[in-house]
Amino acid sequence: MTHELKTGGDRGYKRIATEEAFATREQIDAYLRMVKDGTADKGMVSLWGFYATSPSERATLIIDRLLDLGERRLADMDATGIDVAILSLTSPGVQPLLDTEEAKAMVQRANDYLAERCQAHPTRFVGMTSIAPQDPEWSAAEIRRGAEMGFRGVMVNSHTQGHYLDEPQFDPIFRALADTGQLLYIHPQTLPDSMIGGMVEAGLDGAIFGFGVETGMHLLRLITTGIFDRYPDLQIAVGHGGEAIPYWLYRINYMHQAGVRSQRYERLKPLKKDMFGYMRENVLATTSGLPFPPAIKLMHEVMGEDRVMYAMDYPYEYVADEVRAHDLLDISDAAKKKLMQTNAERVFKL
Ligand code: 1DF
Ligand code: MN
Repeated sequence: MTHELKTGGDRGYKRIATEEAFATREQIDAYLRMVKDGTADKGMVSLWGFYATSPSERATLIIDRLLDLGERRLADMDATGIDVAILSLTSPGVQPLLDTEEAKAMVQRANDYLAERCQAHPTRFVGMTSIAPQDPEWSAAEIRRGAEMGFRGVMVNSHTQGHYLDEPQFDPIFRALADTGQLLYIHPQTLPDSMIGGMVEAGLDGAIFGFGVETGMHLLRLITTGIFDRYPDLQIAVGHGGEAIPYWLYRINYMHQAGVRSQRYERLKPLKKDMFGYMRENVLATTSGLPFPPAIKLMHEVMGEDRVMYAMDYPYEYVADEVRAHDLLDISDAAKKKLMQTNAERVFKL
């Protein structure tokens, strides 16, 4: 251990963690019901079939911590020097629920509960609105309601039953984001049946690899179909080092331009900016799951110091030494303060 972790800014910055999960009991019960009655897809069986039933220490500790938005979580934040947690309903939210009315009622109750908890601890907790993209118009209204309740940002757990946000029926969600000036956070979820085959047979469908591949694809689908040309002020955050997009960006950009020029795909149309432009002006990446200096430095080089934010990914990754790894990064003090504190203050409007 190199140093003690304290809240309050003793190292010149506060730590704002931006991808911190909670759950409601009824949400986990709904997942369990779907796994048992056979309506869960392969991905839900793999992901929540594990967390909701496994007697392992990892699963039981995570469930207990997910369900706490009070003293236990605050004690864990204190113990790791986290000043502020930006909280969101854990993945995949209500997006896999087949009954849209049930999904909307459940996510509304989760938003109300989160709003109450944030009001109880206004200096420690900030909430993001969760939605049920199954009903885009309702979700747009919920985004506006969330903003009125004090939430800062909207969480979507990647695909909704195989559908992606670039599909035109989801436009009301982007209109509501634009009208309320809020950021969209696209978090991974378990893979749709169309992608999971070769991943799950090898044990690679989860956070180890499949999550990042699918979420990176989601972001690229939005960029390449012109979301930021239609909504130039829109900001989208993704976790896990930008879901590998910064690492691949040269190749993605080169091949995107080659594909557009040759008119290979109907959907790949010329865009106003190149891929670097969108990644540097419209996208934010967080360090959830990647407290890894080479990855953080790469993001700084590719996206800029204003575009990378700290995340712990509590409770899935609750590791004090990962906080220390951020504190000890070999970057300037100014860059570190942006990473740990001020970028989040800017984009979440804290
Ligand atoms: C896992 C990881 C699960 C993350 C998550 O939500 C999650 C995991 C169910 O390790 O199974 O949010 N994560 O963001 O890395
Ligand atoms: Mn996460």
